[in-house]
Amino acid sequence: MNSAGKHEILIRRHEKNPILRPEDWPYPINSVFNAGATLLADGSTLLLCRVEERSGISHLCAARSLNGIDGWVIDELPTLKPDPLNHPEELWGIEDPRITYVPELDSHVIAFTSFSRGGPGVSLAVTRDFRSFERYGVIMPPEDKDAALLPRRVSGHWALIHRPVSSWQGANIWISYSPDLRHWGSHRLVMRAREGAWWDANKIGLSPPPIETSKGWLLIYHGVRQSAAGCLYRLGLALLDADIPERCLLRSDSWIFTPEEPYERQGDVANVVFPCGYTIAPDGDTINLYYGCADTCLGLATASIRSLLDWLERHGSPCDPHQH
Ligand code: BMA
Repeated sequence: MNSAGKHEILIRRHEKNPILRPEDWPYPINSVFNAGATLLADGSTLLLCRVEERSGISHLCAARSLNGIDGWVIDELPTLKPDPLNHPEELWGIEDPRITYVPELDSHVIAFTSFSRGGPGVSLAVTRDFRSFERYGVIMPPEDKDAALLPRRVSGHWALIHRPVSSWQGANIWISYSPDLRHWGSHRLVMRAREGAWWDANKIGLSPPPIETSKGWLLIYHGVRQSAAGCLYRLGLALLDADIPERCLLRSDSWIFTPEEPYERQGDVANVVFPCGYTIAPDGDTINLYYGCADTCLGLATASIRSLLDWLERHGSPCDPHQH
């Protein structure tokens, strides 16, 4: 709280929100939301949007903009479509991409949800240009989602944050390691959903890919509050050790971003703010957070990495070492 008794505003909505809506699309769709984001070599912004067709099935579609705010040039046709013949795990669509640029591979690695009779799982695809993609197929079997790759190896291995669900344990954040992006092991629980009345009780998940900072990996994660009125998706912060990312150092007790605006409060799924991507401005500190609003349209909000870390250090709690 500041002296006026108001909460600090850490994440600020852009005045042009929502920045992309279904009616902006060059072909008929139901909704556009939950976009992965990256900066291209020329400094322009690419969003890989989840587009839900009027069938209910989702595909991914690229939108490009010079300033990351407006003037979006949207692919005329779906950019990455489900391919159930070769990838049966994509039968009911592909959703919620998280993009990680990996300097070692000079490629973008996209972790997305593939949805089929088995439930939602995590799939991987690699691209250099967002026109052709190499699919790696399912890397985490259902039920699992909310995954992103870290941009560099940790102790020689690739690391993936993800959110498996079990009837025993609930929906918690895990990390797994791989020598080749195809074979995954050394699975570790990173953060558990809290219990009871907490904003992040029972179900949490990674939102955009982790942000590498001098203090460690900064995680923006979502917590889902279930009530008689339905679900409420909010965002909080956590910090993971730079060299041992399964070690959670700090975690926010309160949420920092919650649905407030009409386009976040009302839509196909009410009361959802759901970022899957960010870009970092040339100052190295401002993040542009792209987030799905009520599973209907896309919003943009900005934050300062330094302020997020500073707030977490003042308001976070050490992660409970006995939580496992
Ligand atoms: C989550 C994900 C998101 C979606 C959210 C709210 O489980 O499936 O794609 O935005 O639910 O419906």
